Amino acid sequence: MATISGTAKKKSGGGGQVLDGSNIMELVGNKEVFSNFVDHKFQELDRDRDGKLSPKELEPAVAGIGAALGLPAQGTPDSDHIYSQVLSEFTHGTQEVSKTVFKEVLSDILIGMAAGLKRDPIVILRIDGEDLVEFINSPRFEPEIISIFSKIQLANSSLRDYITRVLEQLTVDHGMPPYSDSWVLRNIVEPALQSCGNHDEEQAISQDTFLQEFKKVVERVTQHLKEQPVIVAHSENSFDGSSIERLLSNKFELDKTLNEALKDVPKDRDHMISKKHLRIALDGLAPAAGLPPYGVVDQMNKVVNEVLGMVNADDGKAVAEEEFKKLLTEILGSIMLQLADNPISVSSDSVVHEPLSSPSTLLSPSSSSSP
Ligand SMILES: [Ca+2]
Repeated sequence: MATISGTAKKKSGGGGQVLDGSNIMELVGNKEVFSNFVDHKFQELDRDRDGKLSPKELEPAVAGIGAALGLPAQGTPDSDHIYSQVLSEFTHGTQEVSKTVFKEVLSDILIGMAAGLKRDPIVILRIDGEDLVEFINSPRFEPEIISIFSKIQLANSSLRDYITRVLEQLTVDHGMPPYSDSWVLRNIVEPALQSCGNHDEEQAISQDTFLQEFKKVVERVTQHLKEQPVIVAHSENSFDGSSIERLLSNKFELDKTLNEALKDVPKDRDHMISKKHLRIALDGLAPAAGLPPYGVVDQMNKVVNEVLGMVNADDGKAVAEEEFKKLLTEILGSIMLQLADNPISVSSDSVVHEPLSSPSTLLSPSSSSSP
């Protein structure tokens, strides 16, 4: 069972609003409210007002679902097949989607999303500099910073370079918003770095000098955070294979899931399926097997690629449907064993520039990670 991490719990300034999917379930579970939501959404999407949604008209909804699933924007090879899969959930190969189908599929997707959030809740943190102040005044500050500093090997670098490199490694644990976010970089980090870096580059930088200057920069970061607090969505997912184990041990559920996953896989006239579709079919199984969509988690991609390699998924051979299902089951089993030996945990922190709390915003296309 996933619990909210210690990191998130101890945040003093955050308050840590938790997104555990319960509000999504509330929406889907309330017939009247959900019908209204669907009506509204459908009307918004049905641009030519013919009472049906074309694949083109569905695009914004698909983009919104992708963003809510944490996928990179469309246009990257790793995520595009997931987008087309979401789209085909709606269309099933047709050119128009009725409101009834739209409602059904949307409800399925939202319930899946809620289940994911229940397993791995997202905690919304408000980073306002308080935790960072606490960190720089704590006994752990010096040893931690020195340890990071001493591992950095830079040739001909300025004090500013060193400070940047150490700053990069501070996390929400220390009260630092994600450094890689362009908004954070522009509005918090760069202004704080501005007044440093005028030191003689020829001179070796001593630990004491470094610590002193670093602390000054971080103090300025805390000032900027106080003026412009950053809202961060923090989640920790761990994949240890237990969800796969649950699925594999329930024959009824497994058969149902396999059939479902095979529905959209192209078959030839003799009902043979090319093994190159294993990856797509596996993605169809991912939610039921508690796996992230392919392409989202690097370490997981590695495991999946390795396992697909073991069954020669790329040899282009076509196999009968039953054999294909058997292969998928084997693949799940191998992934499960690998994860049981080496569980993968991923924590992710993304800056929220819009309120995330209502399910209706989950489905509006808001792919921007910077305003
Ligand atoms: Ca239409």
